Amino acid sequence: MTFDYAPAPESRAVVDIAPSYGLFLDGEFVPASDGKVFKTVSPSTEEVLSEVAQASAEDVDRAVKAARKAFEKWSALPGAERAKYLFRIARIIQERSRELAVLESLDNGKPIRESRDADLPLVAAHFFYYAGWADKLDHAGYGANPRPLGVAGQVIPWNFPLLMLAWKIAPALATGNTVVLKPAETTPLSALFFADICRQAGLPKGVVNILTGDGSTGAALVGHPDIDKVAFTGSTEVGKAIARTVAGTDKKVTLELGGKAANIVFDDAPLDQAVEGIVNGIFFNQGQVCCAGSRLLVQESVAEELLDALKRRMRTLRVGDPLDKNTDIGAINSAEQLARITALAEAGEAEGAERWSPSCELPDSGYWFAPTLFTGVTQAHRIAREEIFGPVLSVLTFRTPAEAVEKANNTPYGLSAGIWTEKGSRMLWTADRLRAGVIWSNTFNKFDPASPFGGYKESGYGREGGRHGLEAYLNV
Ligand code: TAP
Repeated sequence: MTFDYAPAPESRAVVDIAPSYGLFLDGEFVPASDGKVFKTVSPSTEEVLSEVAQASAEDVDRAVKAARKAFEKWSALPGAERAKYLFRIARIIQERSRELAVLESLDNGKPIRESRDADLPLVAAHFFYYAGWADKLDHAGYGANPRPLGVAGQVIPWNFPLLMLAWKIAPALATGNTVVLKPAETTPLSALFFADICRQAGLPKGVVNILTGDGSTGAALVGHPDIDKVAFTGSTEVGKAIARTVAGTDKKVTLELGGKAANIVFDDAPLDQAVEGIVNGIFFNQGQVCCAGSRLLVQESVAEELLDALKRRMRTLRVGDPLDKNTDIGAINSAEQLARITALAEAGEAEGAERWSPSCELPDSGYWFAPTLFTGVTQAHRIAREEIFGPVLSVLTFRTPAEAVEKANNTPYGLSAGIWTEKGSRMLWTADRLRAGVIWSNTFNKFDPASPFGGYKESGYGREGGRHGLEAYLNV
């Protein structure tokens, strides 16, 4: 897919944004039961993009009832029929991906090059992939005639608004479940656009319901007695609260939580390639990625050479307007997230690590954070232990492969890791010992709908993507 985007402001006109949106409930856009609304702003300009309905507990109840009613017919459809709807949705996403990419960049702040070349193609691919499974569930290795669970309550974050929606909705629908999904408060627009795509695809009403709102809407949804499945992606803190809410119920749960990935560079690694992988690992989506390579572990003998090359590369990164196709680093998603990143970076300095950023001019309005590197980091520092979720890289060194593995595993998280080496044996030896759900070698942040994704330890449980992703939505 190639689109030639004009730089802002022309590309803003690619998509129509209504001044206000309702909840998508039982196939219709409706106001919240108590009439409450909230504003969604563009993080790069602080301009109000639209006013969106804030779903109440009563709206959650109505949506769950609609999804329950729709479940009867939807789950009884032959898989091949469900597949037709999913293929249709996937094709419409492709057709409308230019609008969606601009909308995503406006509401989230991510560079258009990323929403256009990464998010949107992956979103469509996810729907195509699970459409292909819908009529083959008997052959998925879960026994004959596996049954859907029922109504899924799904809560997603703001870092990949549409992609997280795809990861949740595509496998749920393919397996015959119906859905009530709550997007994050700061990024509701692409989910509402998706609701319109469901209508365009003729999806039966009630099969997908989108409830915009804040954490209270999410809490009402996961605590609703008549949902059968909870799927959550977000912070470990909220994930733990959700696990407590559903404990002792018969709800099935998958949690995709935080991460603090080690990106390990051995002395025999192709260093130029590693620099690109490090930059991609930590600056993709402004580092607001659960699997971001936020801890660089570099072998001592090549540390100086690698850091020199990395700084040279960082000087070329362009920070600014997300709608400019030359931008590498866009805006931070919200003032709250910017405050969190700022506080953790200040803690890094206060604890004695050395801070470096290339000189770059940041726009006057909006939420911005320059790409940042910390050296002299120890394992005790907060910036080595806590998820920053921003464009901040903490560099640690090691001498032996065993030390690299020990440091990499010294975290409560276990979502992803990277290994850079030319030796296949070293790659396999290291991968075998890392406690991480996803391990990339000589690359980073590669995603494929056929590949399962999920964590060890406090990064959550359950897998999304691939054949494994079906299991989360089936009685097997
Ligand atoms: P969370 O608070 O976990 O938000 C994720 C989703 O859960 C949002 O839709 C949120 O709603 C909703 N939510 C909040 N409280 C809830 C509750 N009690 N019950 C049910 N749902 C609830 O994450 P955040 O505030 O956006 O970000 C905080 C930190 O989480 C970040 O700094 C980052 O470290 C981490 N994070 C991780 C990930 C991934 S992919 N692992 C993604 C995002 C953030 P609202 O946001 O609309 O209020």
